[in-house]
Order: sequence, then structure tokens, then C-alpha cells
Amino acid sequence: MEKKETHGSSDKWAESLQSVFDLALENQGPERTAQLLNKLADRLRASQDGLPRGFNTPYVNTIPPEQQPPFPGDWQMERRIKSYIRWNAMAMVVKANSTTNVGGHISTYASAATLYEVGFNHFFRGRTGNFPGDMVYFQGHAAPGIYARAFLEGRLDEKHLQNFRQELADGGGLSSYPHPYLMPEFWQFPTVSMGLGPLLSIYQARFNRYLQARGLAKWAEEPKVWCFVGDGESDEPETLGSLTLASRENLDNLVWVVNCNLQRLDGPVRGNGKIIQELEAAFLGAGWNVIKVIWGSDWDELLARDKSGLLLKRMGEAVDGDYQKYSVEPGSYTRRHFFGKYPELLELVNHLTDEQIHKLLRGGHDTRKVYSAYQAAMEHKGRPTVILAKTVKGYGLGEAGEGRNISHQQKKMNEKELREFRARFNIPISDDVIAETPFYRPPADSPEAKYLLERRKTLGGFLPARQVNPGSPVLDVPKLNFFAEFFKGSSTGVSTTMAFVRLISVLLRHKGLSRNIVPIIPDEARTFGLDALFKDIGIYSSKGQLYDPVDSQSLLYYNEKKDGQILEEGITEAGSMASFIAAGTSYATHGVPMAPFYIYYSMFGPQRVGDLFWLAGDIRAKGFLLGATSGRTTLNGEGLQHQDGHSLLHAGSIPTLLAYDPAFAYEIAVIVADGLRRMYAEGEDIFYYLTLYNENYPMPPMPAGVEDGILKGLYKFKPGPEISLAHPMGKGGRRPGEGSEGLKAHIFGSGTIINSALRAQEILAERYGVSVDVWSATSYKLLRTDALRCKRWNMLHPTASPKKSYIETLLAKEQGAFVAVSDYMRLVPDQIAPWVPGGLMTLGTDGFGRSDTRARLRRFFEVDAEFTVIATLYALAEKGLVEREVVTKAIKDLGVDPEKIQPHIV
Ligand SMILES: Cc1ncc(C[n+]2csc(CCOP(=O)(O)OP(=O)(O)O)c2C)c(N)n1
Ligand SMILES: [Mg+2]
Repeated sequence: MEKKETHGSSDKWAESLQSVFDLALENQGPERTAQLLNKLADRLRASQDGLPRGFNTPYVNTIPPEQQPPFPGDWQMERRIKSYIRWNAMAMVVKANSTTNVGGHISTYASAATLYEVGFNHFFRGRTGNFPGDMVYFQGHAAPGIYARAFLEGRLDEKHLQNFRQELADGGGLSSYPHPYLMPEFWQFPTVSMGLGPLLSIYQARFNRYLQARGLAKWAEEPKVWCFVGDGESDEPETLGSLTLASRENLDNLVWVVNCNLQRLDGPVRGNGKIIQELEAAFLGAGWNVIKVIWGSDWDELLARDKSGLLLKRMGEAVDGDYQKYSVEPGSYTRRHFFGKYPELLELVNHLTDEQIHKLLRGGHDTRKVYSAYQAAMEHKGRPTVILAKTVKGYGLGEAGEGRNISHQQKKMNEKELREFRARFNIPISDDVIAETPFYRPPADSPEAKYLLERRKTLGGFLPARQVNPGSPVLDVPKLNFFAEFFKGSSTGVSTTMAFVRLISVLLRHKGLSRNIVPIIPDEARTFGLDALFKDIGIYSSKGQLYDPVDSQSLLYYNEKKDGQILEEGITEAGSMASFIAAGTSYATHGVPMAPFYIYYSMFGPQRVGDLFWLAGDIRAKGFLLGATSGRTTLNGEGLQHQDGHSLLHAGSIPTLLAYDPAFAYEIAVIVADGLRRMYAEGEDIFYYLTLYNENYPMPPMPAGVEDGILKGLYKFKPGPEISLAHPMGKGGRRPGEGSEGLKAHIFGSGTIINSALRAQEILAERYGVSVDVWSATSYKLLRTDALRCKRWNMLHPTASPKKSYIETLLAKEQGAFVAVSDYMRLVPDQIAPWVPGGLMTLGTDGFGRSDTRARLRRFFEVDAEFTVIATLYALAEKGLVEREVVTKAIKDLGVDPEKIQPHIV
């Protein structure tokens, strides 16, 4: 009785507050009313410590039962199909681990099965005609479930499943996770490096809009980008880092489903809190449409009878650690500890047995609840949607790992556990074979097989499927002579960065290619001089330009346009890489090849977002990465954090990335022209990394016949002079009786530091009587790869006539000492040392950078002309070709302090 009164009076309170609210709204307007409400809410929070500060709604489903749309499918049929998939997903992991220890995950898919199956049966659309298909980012560790479905669909056979995680087995196998590089006709998006899938999905959805705005993609219905995210994965900064881009850009073509099974690998995601509430606040704050799917249908009736709001209160009180426990313990535990906290709640569940309490479903396992959420997400306009679905990790595994902290690592099941699993999901497998965990596929003429295929047919075909149509347009790429102006050279000083900017503006005038170029910049256009493009091609902005830019009178004004071509990403190298990847894979995802040119501070490339570089290789992205302000000594003034002397090592580690360190404008032109040809005319799945420097110097004309050498990594740029034997050093330096030919050496220079080599060439000729050939080493990585290829072949064909690598052939007849100098660590040129006749003396910029001028930095790092001279003389002395005293004298003459600090610390 008393309870009723309280309840009744709280209704009255609600009515009074409502009428005051209505009055305020009418008289004061929405803005002032909001201010007043905020003030009051602040007072309330101040008086009640612990009240959520952010945006939160109660811990119940966002969509009340009365607003659920009717479920259009046959849910029992779908349950059976899902059960078979569950079984096969489990069986493939258990089987693989019965004979090997290759690992795999059972519990992730077990918790997500309904989330995926509702998508497969009702929402995910395949590629048809102009429609590129919905783009679905599957949680990497859920891969067994996706394979198991493809098996039921008849796309994979038993052999594939049998060889899960055994790709090198006879006949091939399935890759552990989604890797387009390994399964190029199946997986579209790599996701297993957690956080990257969510980030990529935002930029993919944005890139879809970009393509459409520029008239490069047309579709009757817009594809949706679906991204499945782990609740533990939400701790990765990449996951939540770009949420506001999605809302700012009104990406209602984007749907995230966060599988909130409350667990990650080691234990609970938020044992002492609630991950769903925490994420809700973050997403609402970021402007997303949030749909919570917490409770299954069984709870509807309980909530409807909860007039006092106590159940709601209890739901809000219990923390995730409690909820995890309820999934593991029997129903009696939940009755006692969850409902039992308030006697009224015990009454509420009086009619339920312990078994029924244990089976009260979580929202993410309820097909109808999940369907309602997806349908609402499909219909939502104006904002991206996130669905926060509560599930149980390892759902259905029972004692083998349901809800347990070890669930994630569970890979084996004993016979008893297998029997329980079979019984729970009604899998038609007999006792005599169950221990072998056989796969089960319903016969082709069974209602399940027909239903499954019919659903996919209606939705436009299978998924995931990566398709590169042989007929998809290749680009009309420019021929080499299109770049003629770069081959002439220029007497005025320009940097390779300026040369590149010039090159891209020339490319933007090429009829066949111009529209497909995507310049990408993370707020550095003005640093690199790319602001010259603002006016001509504009910066993409879905809103156009709603204001008059302050610099509208200037030539380089900040020009935003709805069909702008530049992706100016702001200060996010990760976001820019995500755009690079979306653009660089557009040939596959959209059948529209795009050529991204992403230019950035080289130090903030692979060092900052290296995993995205790696992923770009996996996903077979094409395009050009341009590490500008490259080199440890060329970027003067900046210092330790900005001066890059090692990105070429990172780049060298990515198998399909061609890494170049060009010195001259014509080299850039040759490399870009060939890259465009290989990627966009020949269809090779490779991408390019070029260093660009910001030091100005005259660009020489291209010597004849060097194109091949530029592309392969080394060519002779400037042969040394004939040295008269009358030169004082000609005799004085050389050891007596060492023959009559002049002293000879070779210096390999890269990037801007080739100038140290060229100055050293002069000094060595004039003062020391050494004739030096200066070579431009454009790619040590490519030289090494080629040399290794030959060496390996020779090892495996020991009696055949040995193959000679490019570098060996090139240097076979060269005499004297070999020295390499670059603005990168010594390890970069050291890569080719084994194939250089007589070894390679390397100079490089090992160590932390410093703020200073170029000249001082080069002396400090020992890559200036003087050090190059000393190194060359020393290399000659080591070969016994000059006296050691000559080196000592040079050190003195050239003003080098032999006791100077060594930049390389350890
Ligand atoms: C960047 C990165 N760090 C660590 C891992 C290793 N890892 C794989 S799964 C996992 C736990 C996943 O938890 P959650 O995101 O909640 O997914 P669930 O399996 O629970 O659905 C971890 C730590 C990874 N794959 N990527
Ligand atoms: Mg989890």
C-alpha cells in the first residue's frame, strides 16, 4: 500500500515537472530551457556523488517491445542454421588443435553468432551490378564462424575447414584471420589488429561519400558499412579516436555493432563498471545514434511488471563483474544475488524456475531484438549508428568456457562437453562419431540449405567476397614522355618535395588519370607547398564552404568544395592512412581504381602508424606514400622527434611496399610513372614509398639510359674524372709498387645526401688524386630483394650455372673502394654489403636527432662531404691502396675532430 503511494506521488512529481518544463519551453525557448535544466542537473550531480556525468540512459533496451517491427524471417529455421554454424565453427578449431597446436578461437563467434546471422539473413547485401555490396568488417577472431557459414553456403568444403590455420598444408587451408593478401577472393578487410577495423570503417564510409560526391561512383541505393567491434577492442585508441568524424560527416551509411560480451582476453572489460554505459556516453557525446540491446525478450514481461522501477534500479546497480558471474553460476545464484537484493524482485521472478532464470536471454542472443536494432539502424537518417549488444562470451559452451575468464583461450573440448554442445543446439551427429567432431552440413535439398541460399540470393549474393573484376576499368596512365619537363633539370634550386608537388600538378592535367588521383594530407599542405592545389581542385567537404574564408583574396585560399578532390584530414596520420587504404582499395571495393598520393611528415609515417602500413600491404592497397621532410639532417632545426633516419627500415619490412630514396626530380618522375603503370595498367598489388626532402639544389638533367637503374635501385650518376698520375697524391698516397692505374672509389649517395657524395668526389679528385664515381642509390631494399632471390636460387640449384643479381652484374667490373652515404641509418645501405666487391663502408645517421642547422647536423652525424672523403680514403687504406697517414692527414686538413662525440649511443 505504502509502495503504491510512493509510486503514485512520483507520478505526480513527474507530471508537475513536465508542466514546468512545458511552460519553460514555451516562454523561454529551447536554448534557455536547456541551460536551466543543465544547471539543475549539475546541482543534482554535485549532491549525489557517483551519478553519471556524461550522457546515459537507463540500463535497458533502447527500443521498447511495442516499437519492435515484426520479424520477417523464420526464426526457428534461422536458429537451426545458426546452430550448425556454431557447431562447425567450434569443430574446426577443436579439430585443428587435436592434431596440432595452431590455436584459434571458439568463444568470440559463440557470443556473436546471432549478431552475424541476423545480418547475413536480413541485412548484408552482396555486390550486384553497380551496387558494390555492403562493406562488412568482421571481428577478426570471429573468423571461424564466417568460414563455417561459407561452408554451409557451399563456398568452402570440408578440406578447407579441416585445414583451418594450416595454409601451407597440401591443397591449402584457411587463414587464421581476415587477410585479403592470403585469401584475395574471400576477405575484404583485415581486422585482427584490434582498433584498425573500426577506424577504417569510418573512413571507408566517408570515402564512399567522397566517390559519390565526385561522380565516380553511382548507385541507386547507398551501400552500408558494417563494423563488428569487440567491447575489449574499444580500449584501443584507434577504435574511438575518430568517432566525431563520423557524426560530423553525417555518416548514416555506417553501422557499428559492439559485441558487449563483457570480456576480453584476460578477464572482464569493466568488472567494476559497465562497458555498455561507458560506451553509450562516449558515442552519444560524439553525436552517434546509440541503440542498446541489453535484454532478450524474456525480460520484457518482467520489466513490464516492474511498476516500482526496482528491477531497472537493480539492473543499473549490478556491475559487469556481477553479470559475468550470473552467466556462469546456476539460476539459483542469480535469484539470490541479483533479484534477491530486494524482496519485491524475488516476487517478480517467483513464477520462474532456476533453470528459466539461468536461461533469461541477453539481448545480443535474441534474434528479434537484434533484428529490431539493425532495422532501426538501417532507417536512421543523419547520424552513424552504434548498436551496443550485450552477450555472453563463449555462449553455449557450457562448462567448457561459457562466460569464464579462460573462455577466450579455449580451443579444446572433451567428449562430454561436445555431447552437451550437440544437445544444446540439436546437431544431428551420432554418438559413435562425436569424438571426431565431424563437420555437419545439411543436405542441399534440406529446408535449411534452401532457406540459407535463398536469403543470400535475395540479398544479392555471398559475403564476404572480394572481387576484382577483370573487366573493371584500368587507368589510362601517362607514358614516360609525359614527364619530359622533369628530365631536363633546372638550374634554380628546388627540393624533391617541390619537384613532387610540381609532378602531381602535372598529373592532375593528364586526361586519363586526373580524376582518379586522391591527394591526402594531414594538415601539412602548406609545409610541403601542396596548398598550390587548393584553388584548382579544392578540398573535399561534404558541406561545401559555409563561410567566406579569411584568405579568400589570396591565390592559395582554403577552398572547400562539395566535390573537392583533396582529402585534407587534419592532424590524424592514422585517419589519413585509413583514407589512403580506402582509396587504394577502391579498385576492389568499388571497381573504381583510385590513385592516392598521401604526403606526410616521414617521421609520423610507419613510426607512428606502422600497423596501418602493414595493413595496407595485407589489404592490397595501391598508391604512393610520400614521406616528406625526410632525413635526419635535412630537416634542420626540428630535432629528435621530427628528424627521420629510419622509416626506410620500417618500409623495407613490408613485402609489397617498394621503398625508394630518390635524389633528383627525374628519378621521382621515372618511379611514379612506372608505379602508375605497374599498379593501374598491369594490375599489380603493390604500393610505393618515396622519401622527399626539403633542401633546395639544382636538379640535373637525366643522364641517358638510367631509367632501368633508377627503378632497380642503383645507377652510375656521375663517373669520376681521369686523374693524372702526375697528381701529387697519385704517387704520394699510393703504396710503392701498387701498380700504375689511378686510385678509384665509388660512392653511393641517396636522397639529398647525394650532394655530400658529389662534393666529396671533387675534393677527392683535387686533393687526394682519387677518381670517384658517384652513384645514385634509389632503393637498397630492391637491390637486396633481388640479390637474395638469386642467392636462394643458386643455393637450391647448386650445380646449375649461378644467376647473378642486378647489383653483382652492375658492380662486377668496378675497381676500388665502395662507400655509401645517406640521411638514413647505416643499416639501410648495409643491406647490400654482401654483394659489393670488397665490402661496403657506410656512413649514416644512427642516433637521436638534434635541433641545429643542416651543416652542423651533417658534421655531427658524420655524413657531410668531409666525412665522406675521410671514409673513402679509409676504405682505400683498408684495402692497402693508400697509406694510413693519408687518412690522418685528411682528418686534420678537413677540420674533423677525431675525438668528437659519437652520435650513435649504444
Ligand atoms: C592490437 C591488438 N592487440 C592485441 C590483440 C590480441 N587479442 C586478440 S583477441 C583479444 C581480446 C578481444 O577482446 P574483445 O575485443 O572484447 O573481443 P571478444 O573476443 O570478447 O569478442 C586480444 C587482446 C590483437 N589482436 N590486436
Ligand atoms: Mg569482449
